Amino acid sequence: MIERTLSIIKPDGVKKKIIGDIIGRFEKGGLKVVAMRMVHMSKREAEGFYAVHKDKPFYSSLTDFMSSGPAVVMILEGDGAIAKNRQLMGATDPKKADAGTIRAAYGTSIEVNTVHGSDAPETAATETAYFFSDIERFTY
Ligand code: IDP
Ligand code: MG
Repeated sequence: MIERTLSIIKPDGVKKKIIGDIIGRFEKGGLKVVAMRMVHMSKREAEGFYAVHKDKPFYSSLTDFMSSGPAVVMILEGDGAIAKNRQLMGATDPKKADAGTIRAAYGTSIEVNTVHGSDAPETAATETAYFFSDIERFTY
């Protein structure tokens, strides 16, 4: 089934200058970029994005990190895009991520782990709408 999912290249990925490599992995993996923008989230915007984690001990540190510099937000589209993106990303903790995944290659820690990907159809819908309106999403 053709799905759409939200991807973020987090501030550590932008600083490492691996935007091109990460997007290349998505494109080679069968995911199409149908919306894309660079954004430097405010603390409040990062808190809104990660509201589901507001009771976790790492919420404050995570939202500091996510608002620490520019990030790249994208909508990826493709067959089974949600799971495919998660597969290309690897496990949350880079130490546990499969070899060949983005987080295994570039992640620094369980928090500073280079990429975000929606985890289900419902979160994909709310997360893509958090950053993009309908006219910012393209067909090609
Ligand atoms: P996910 O990004 O693989 O879906 P989530 O559990 O949804 O992982 O957590 C969201 C983000 O919060 C992670 O990508 C990571 O940046 C951060 N995070 C998750 N667990 C921890 C932790 O135990 N300590 C610090 N940061 C964490
Ligand atoms: Mg998650």
